[in-house]
Amino acid sequence: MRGYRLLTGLLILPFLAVAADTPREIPVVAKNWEYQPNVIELCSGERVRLLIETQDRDHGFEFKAVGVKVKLPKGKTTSVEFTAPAPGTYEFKCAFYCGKGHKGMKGQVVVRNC
Ligand SMILES: [Cu+2]
Repeated sequence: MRGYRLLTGLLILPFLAVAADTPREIPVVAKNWEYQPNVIELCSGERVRLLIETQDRDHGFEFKAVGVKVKLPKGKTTSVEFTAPAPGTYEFKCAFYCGKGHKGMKGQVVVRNC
């Protein structure tokens, strides 16, 4: 019985490790000229995968705190993965000119210890 328990534990452990490493997926919509949501709250050190959907035209997503800068092609969902940085409030913005509201197309990442 004891050996059985040990074996079960050994079999389950790798799955727990994988689960802890799986990024939290957060859907985001980018459109003229805003992000929804435009405030993204994260826990410092957590793995995150933003799934950013763009319908109206090409946009971009730049989050300098983690070195991310990507194009968001129209009609697609772009996956952006990173580890949440140290606690603080950071800006993200559109990095590719997309029309008259481009300069105001930005949002915040608020990172906490949790
Ligand atoms: Cu833009």
